[in-house]
Amino acid sequence: MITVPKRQRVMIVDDIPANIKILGQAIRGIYDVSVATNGLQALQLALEQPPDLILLDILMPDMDGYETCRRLKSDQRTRDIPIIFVTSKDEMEDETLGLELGAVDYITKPFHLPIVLARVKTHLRLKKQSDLLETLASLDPLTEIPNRRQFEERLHDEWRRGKRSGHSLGLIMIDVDHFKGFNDHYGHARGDECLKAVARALSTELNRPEDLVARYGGEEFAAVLPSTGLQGAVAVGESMRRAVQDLDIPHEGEGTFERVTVSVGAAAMVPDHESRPVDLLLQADSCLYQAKADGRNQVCE
Ligand code: GH3
Ligand code: MG
Ligand code: MG
Ligand code: MG
Repeated sequence: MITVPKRQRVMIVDDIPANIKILGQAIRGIYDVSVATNGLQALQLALEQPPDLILLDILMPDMDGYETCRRLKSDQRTRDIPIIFVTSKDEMEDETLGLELGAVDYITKPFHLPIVLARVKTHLRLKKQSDLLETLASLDPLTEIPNRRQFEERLHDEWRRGKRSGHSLGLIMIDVDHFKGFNDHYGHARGDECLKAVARALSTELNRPEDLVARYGGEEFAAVLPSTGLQGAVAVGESMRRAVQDLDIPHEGEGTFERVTVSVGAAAMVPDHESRPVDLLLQADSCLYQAKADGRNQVCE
């Protein structure tokens, strides 16, 4: 069952320690708290220990809260963290600007602590719901690894990144051999268990955090490997092929290797303006087709 774990975290950003203390004491019992005393520190901490909500002062030396908010909202990694301004700037224009910059709420100092807490709770509840939706929308419910939607998003992101960096992008397609026969012989429930085990085995073979393997559909999986050339993609494909074989799941059907195996197609491209991600997918897919035609349980490039 997919769940959203972890205790939620609130980051308090204020240049005056007394303000941090009051807010921190009230929040700490219920949520994890991190603190920053200036904008730059807040930006850095938001990456290192991503909070679920930021309480952001506006008047601070060097970088003010507005600019801090702008930067948080323009970075894809921090964009979705809700921000509540907590500030002594109480003009209508100040609040308008804060909300226009993307803050979810605006509280003026001196604040009434119970109101701050109530608003914090509301926004953290909403954040939890949106995190859960995000998780459900990007994971495959059976195997609990990324689904095709997340795979395609990542492929397009990495394609753009590869175009800028000039680094090769690797892609592998993996298909379970004779899986129709497995279902026919052992039943659909065992088939589902088998897919879960295969998904786990494939995931274990990825060593870098930027690599991603997903259930592409049915008994097909796909992996995107940034900064990886053909040789590297073949090597990962081979280790995945072996990992599935080593699961030693019996498969007595006709033409099988007496256990569950996969065929793998590996491809790599340096993304450019002439080609598209789908070209890389097609290339890997035709290699997979070749691996099937050549007898299965092998990697083709
Ligand atoms: P090949 O070696 O050529 O890939 O043969 P295959 O039998 O694996 O290929 P085919 O495309 O004919 O069959 C795929 C099978 O995968 C058919 C389908 O019932 C099964 N399948 C797809 N999704 C699931 C699933 O979620 N659970 C189970 N149990 N079976 C699934
Ligand atoms: Mg201040
Ligand atoms: Mg298939
Ligand atoms: Mg198959």
